[in-house]
Amino acid sequence: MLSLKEGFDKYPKPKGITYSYGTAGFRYIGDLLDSVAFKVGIIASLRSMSLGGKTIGIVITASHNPPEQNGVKVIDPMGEMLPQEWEPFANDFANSGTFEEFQKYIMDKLDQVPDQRAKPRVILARDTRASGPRLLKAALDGVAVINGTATDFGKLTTPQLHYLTRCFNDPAFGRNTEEGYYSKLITTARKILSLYGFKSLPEVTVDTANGIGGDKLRKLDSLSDVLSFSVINGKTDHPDLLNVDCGADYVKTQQKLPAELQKSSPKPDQLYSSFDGDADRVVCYFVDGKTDKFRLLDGDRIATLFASFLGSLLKQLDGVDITMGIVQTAYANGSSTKFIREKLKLPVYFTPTGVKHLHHRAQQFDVGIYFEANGHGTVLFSKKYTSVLNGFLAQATDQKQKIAAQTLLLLSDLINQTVGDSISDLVTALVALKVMGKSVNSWGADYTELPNRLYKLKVKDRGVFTTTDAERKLVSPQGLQAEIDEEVSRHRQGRSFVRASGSEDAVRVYAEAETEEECHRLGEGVCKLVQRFS
Ligand code: 16G
Ligand code: ZN
Repeated sequence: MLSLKEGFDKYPKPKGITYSYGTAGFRYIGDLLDSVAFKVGIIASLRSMSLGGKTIGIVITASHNPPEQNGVKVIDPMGEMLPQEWEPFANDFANSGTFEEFQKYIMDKLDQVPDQRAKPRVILARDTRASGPRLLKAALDGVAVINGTATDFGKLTTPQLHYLTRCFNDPAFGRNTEEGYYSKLITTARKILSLYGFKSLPEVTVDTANGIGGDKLRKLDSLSDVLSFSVINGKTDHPDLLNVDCGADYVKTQQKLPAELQKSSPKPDQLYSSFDGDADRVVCYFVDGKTDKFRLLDGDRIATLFASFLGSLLKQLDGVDITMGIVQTAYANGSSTKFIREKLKLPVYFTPTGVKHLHHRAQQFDVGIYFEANGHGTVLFSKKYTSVLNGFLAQATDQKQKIAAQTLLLLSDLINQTVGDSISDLVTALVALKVMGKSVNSWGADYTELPNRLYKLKVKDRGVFTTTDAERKLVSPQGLQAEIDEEVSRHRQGRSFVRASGSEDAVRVYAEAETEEECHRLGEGVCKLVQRFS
């Protein structure tokens, strides 16, 4: 067994790098993350001890980023993100360069542990990246120096590890095995479909970004009689191809089909889907048979589909008191917000970018639907939701209302409430379309997106760009927001905002307007204003 000192010496911190625990954990070039992975093993163990030995997860992935990158993220007992109060400690600890400093951080945390006998428990998984096995070993060593128990679950999608972490701490959530994950999904999908006399869902072709999602989807397909998938870009054993010209991020940012599908003429009016490298983001799309045009169904569309589906089921139940809210970020297309407010008559709320913000806001409703336009999102259901619906069901006599209430209850099992999950989100979208008898074309016709553009600008110091109002307004540099407002007012349905990126050293400019041309002019105009700071 390694001592603290031996562990510290085995994983020296590279000089000149400052690591930072962002919304997605620590991210860096995989070859420079060994010391971080080792220390995250320790952080997770200390977190586990501070909670009396609850199981904590560690996932090793860099999501949609290029193959040479990697990342390490901690998952809290209920499948949630590491709480914000732990981030400063995680940062200081990851950047500690001397053994004395390193040891002091550990001792200080240990002093705060309420039960010193609590034994740390950690479960781990990784995506397909080449640096994964090495970083896993480092994280295992980190758990070992704190005398913890670690269980390696091999390669999993990020949401699968969130699911498992939750199951270890809350057995009612599901069985704590990978098979348990599939079986919960399959059983629930089958139950919902059978309420409407359906046996199965149509087969869907999914681009899994040559990531871990490919393997898992093939496994799900082989285990299930109700779900059927055909995988493209599924070269899970070629980590060098991960996210290259494919995947949810490529499709969303390039607004086009993954390269492989561009070559092999996709079937018109048929639903396709893309996951990102760790399968926590999903987008759908189709090629319109009439116009031959690519039509993207992004995170905003999935949110509106879920809101119409859940909303229409809830509307059938007279007198149930259940609150529902949709949470978006400034990147949500204005037409989607308008559709939810005016057509679905549901409230929309905004938070800053980053899953933890949306998740937190969505927890304030009985049904909280949150999605980022990039495809990350899920639905959260309150305890009250389950008890109210069970109460309703116990008294209901009307067959249609019974089915609606049963469907609503089952949906809270179908959707992975711990985190956005490509697999469960996609299955939920397929169920919604099937039950509502809605075609992809009709989904695409719910609203027409306003033309929009996203720019990335290098500036001297992105730190001077501070925002308020869920990142929709700049507080500083002083006077800049007034100039942006002036530019926006000159374009029909214009909207634009500027924010510092949280994941790159850059500033992002978003512009949207009634026509392509106006959107272009607005975007260029705002970029010019920002470029004075470069
Ligand atoms: C992170 C966030 C993602 C967000 C993106 C924005 C999580 C797990 N991931 O990847 O939700 O959309 O950052 O990046 O929260 P940006 O700040 O560089 O625009
Ligand atoms: Zn991801």
